[in-house]
Amino acid sequence: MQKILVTSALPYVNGVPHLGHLVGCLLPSDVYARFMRMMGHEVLYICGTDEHGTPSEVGAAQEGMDVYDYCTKYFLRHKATYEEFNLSFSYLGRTSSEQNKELVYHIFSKLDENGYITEKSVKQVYSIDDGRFLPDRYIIGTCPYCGYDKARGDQCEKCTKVLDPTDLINARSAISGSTNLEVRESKHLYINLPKLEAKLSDWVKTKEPFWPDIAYSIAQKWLKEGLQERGITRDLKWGFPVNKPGYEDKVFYVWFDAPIGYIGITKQWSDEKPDERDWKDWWLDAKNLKYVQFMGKDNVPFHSITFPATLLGTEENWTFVDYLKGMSYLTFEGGKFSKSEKRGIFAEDAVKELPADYWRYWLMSNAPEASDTSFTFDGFASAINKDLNGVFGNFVSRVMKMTASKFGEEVPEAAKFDEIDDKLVLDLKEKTANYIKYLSDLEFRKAFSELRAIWVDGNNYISATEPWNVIKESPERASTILNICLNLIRIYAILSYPVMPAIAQNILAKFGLTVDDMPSLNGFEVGGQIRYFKTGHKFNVGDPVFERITPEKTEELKQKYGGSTNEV
Ligand code: B3M
Ligand code: ZN
Repeated sequence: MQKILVTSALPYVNGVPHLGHLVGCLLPSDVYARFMRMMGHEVLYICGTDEHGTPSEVGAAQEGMDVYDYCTKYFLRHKATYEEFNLSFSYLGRTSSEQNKELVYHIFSKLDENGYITEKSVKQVYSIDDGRFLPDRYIIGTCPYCGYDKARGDQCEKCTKVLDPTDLINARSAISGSTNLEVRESKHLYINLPKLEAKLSDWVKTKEPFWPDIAYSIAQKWLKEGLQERGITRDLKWGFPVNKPGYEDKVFYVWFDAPIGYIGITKQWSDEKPDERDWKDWWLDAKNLKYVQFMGKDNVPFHSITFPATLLGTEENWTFVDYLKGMSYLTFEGGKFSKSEKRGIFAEDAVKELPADYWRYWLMSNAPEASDTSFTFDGFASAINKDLNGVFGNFVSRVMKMTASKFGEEVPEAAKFDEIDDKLVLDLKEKTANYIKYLSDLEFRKAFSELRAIWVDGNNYISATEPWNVIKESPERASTILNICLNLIRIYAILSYPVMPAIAQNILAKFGLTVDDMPSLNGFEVGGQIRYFKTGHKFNVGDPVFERITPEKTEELKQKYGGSTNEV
C-alpha cells in the first residue's frame, strides 16, 4: 500500500465547467483516484476552485456583488455540479482560503530569504476607459508568433506560447474593447527562474521515463528556450496582499497562489479533523508517496516549470509531482467550446439531459490523450447506444431475464466448466490484467477499449453457448452457463466502477451488494471471482440499466446546445 496524492487542476471559479473541463482534469483524476482506491492504496484526492485574479473582480462587478461572495456563489455551483458527476474528492477547497494564504506567505518568504525574488519596475497597460490596469488575460490582440487574433496577454491559446501583454499586436481591452490604453510604470516582484534553471532541469530529467510525451516535451521546450523571470505580483484588489514592505497594496498573481492551492486545500482538509489528518504527511518530507497531477495541456508549463521551481526555491522538502497527465483539447462539433457563442454543453446541463455515467463513459473512452478529440452528439449517441446499451446493458438484461424465467430470480448452480468456459475465463484474465495495467499507466482510451472488449466477450459467450436451446437437452449445462453469466455481470460492474460508479452500484444492488462488497483490484483473481455467487443467491431483474438515446433526443440536444451544423 502506498500513499497516492491525486490533484485535478483547479477550475477558475467564474464561469461554469463544461465538458472540456470534465475531460481535461476532473474526470481522469476521479477515475484514477477511484481505481487507486480499488487497488488498496491510501488516496488523497484534492480539487477546488481557483478564485483570484481579474475575472473574479470583473464578474463580481458585473453582478454587483462583493468579490468574496461572488466566489462563494460560484464555488457552490461548481460543488453541486461535481456532486452530480460523482467526483470523489477527498476535499474540494478554495484558493482564497486562510490556509492557502498562510502557505503562500510561507513559500514567498522562503523564496525571498533564499534570494530568488527580484524587484523590477515595469511598464503596464492601463485602460483609461475602464479606469484600471489591465492584467494579462484582459488584454487581447494578435499573437506575434502564430498570428492568432484573439491571443490573451498571458498566453496564446493557439500555440501555447506564454506572452507578455505588451507583446500583442493591436492590443485592446477585453472588458470594453477599448484601444484607449496607455502604459504606466509600477514596481513588481519576480521569481528568478533563470537562477533556478539548473536545479529545475536536473529535476525534469529524472521524469523522462515517467511523464507522458506531451508533458515532458512541453517542459523540455520551455527549458530549451531558456527561462525568464516571471512576475508574481499584480495591481489588483482581489487576492492575497503581498507580505513584503512596500508591496502591501499589490496582490500575488493568481498563478502564483493557485498551485500552492493544492497544499492549501489539503490543509483545509486536515484542519477539519486535526486529530486524524495532517497535511504535512502529504506535502512535507512525505514518505512512500506518489503524486499524480491532471490538467489540460495549456496548464502544463505552470505545473512542470513554474510550480516546481517555486517549491525548489524554498529549499524545503516539498512533494513534487511524479506523474503529470496533460490532456489535449476536446472540440465541440468540430469547433471550439464557446460561452459567448453559446456553443458547447455545460456540465450542469449535461446531467439534466442524461445520466452522468453516460458522459463519464464517453468522455473517458474518447479522452483527448495523444491528440484532440471532437465531441459530436451523433458520435456520443451512437457510442452510448452501441457500447453501453447494446453490449453491456443488453448482456445484463438478457442474462437476468432469461435466468429469472427459467430458474427464478436466483443464481442457479454451476457444474463442471467446459472447454469454452475455461477459454472465457482465460480471456477474461488476460483482458482484466491489461485493463488494470492501462489504468495504472493512465492510458484511459486503451483501458476503456479493453473494458468494452470484456463486455463483448460476454455477449459472444452467451451467443455461442445458447443456454436457451441447451436447456431443452441439459438443464444442468444451461444452469452452469447462466451461473457464469451472472458472475460476469458482477465482475463487469466492479471493473466499470472507476468510470461508471452509479451504474456499477445499480447493478451490484440488483444482487443485494454494495461497493463495500467489491474485492480489491490488487490481485483480482478472475478464477475465484467467476465462482463468487453461492447457488441460490437472490437477484432482482428490475429496470434496464441503460436507455437508448433516440434520434429525436439527439436532434433536440443538437438544437439546444448549438451543435447543429447550420448554426456553426
Ligand atoms: N485555473 C486554469 C484552468 O482552469 C487554472 C488552473 C489552476 S491549477 C492550479 O484551466
Ligand atoms: Zn500564438
